[in-house]
Amino acid sequence: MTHEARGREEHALQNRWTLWFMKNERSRPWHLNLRPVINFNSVEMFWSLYNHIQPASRLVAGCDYAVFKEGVTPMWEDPANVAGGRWLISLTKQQRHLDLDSLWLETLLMLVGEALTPYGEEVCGAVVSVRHRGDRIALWTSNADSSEAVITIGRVYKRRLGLPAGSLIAYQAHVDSVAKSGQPRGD
Ligand code: MGP
Repeated sequence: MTHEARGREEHALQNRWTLWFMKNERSRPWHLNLRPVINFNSVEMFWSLYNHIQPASRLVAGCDYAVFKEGVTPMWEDPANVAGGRWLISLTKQQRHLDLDSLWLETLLMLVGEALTPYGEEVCGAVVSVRHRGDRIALWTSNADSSEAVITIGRVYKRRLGLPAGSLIAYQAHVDSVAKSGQPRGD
């Protein structure tokens, strides 16, 4: 479903975005767990969507939300992601109640508010993963080898979040995640 910015009363975002929902069912191929929920392109649509859905901290463990630029699927194999990686924040179990929702909201505001200029083109989207052993938030970028962009994005991201004690942040190239998952490379 797509909602368009409705004329002058809405404030258009620089990009069009898609909210995805994922429920990890190990019994089927991973990509079948991905569901696009809605596209949005205005500040007003963003807030009505955000206020309408469950906060991440209320999701069942094993579920993810992802917000990606429209046209980019939140998977390693998408052409926009294939050479990319992610800034990954790993939270402690206690942080689900203390920090998860505020860190995810701040991540989304940074994303849709295009706070990563001049490297906004490198940003693909973000994912929040709710897991029993500790939740994660990841900001996906399109080129893991573009070190200046990766480092600047990470620096702005960390400063903006004001990461609470106990959180870990690191950059991981998707090729390494593919290797870790034991899946064959697509090339
Ligand atoms: P996950 O959901 O990122 O981590 O990936 P989780 O559930 O914490 O488990 P762990 O493996 O990190 O311990 C879970 C699994 O989903 C991966 O191991 C892959 O098998 C698969 N998977 C995840 N992603 C993001 C992708 C993807 O982009 N492409 C494909 N093909 N599989 C993926």
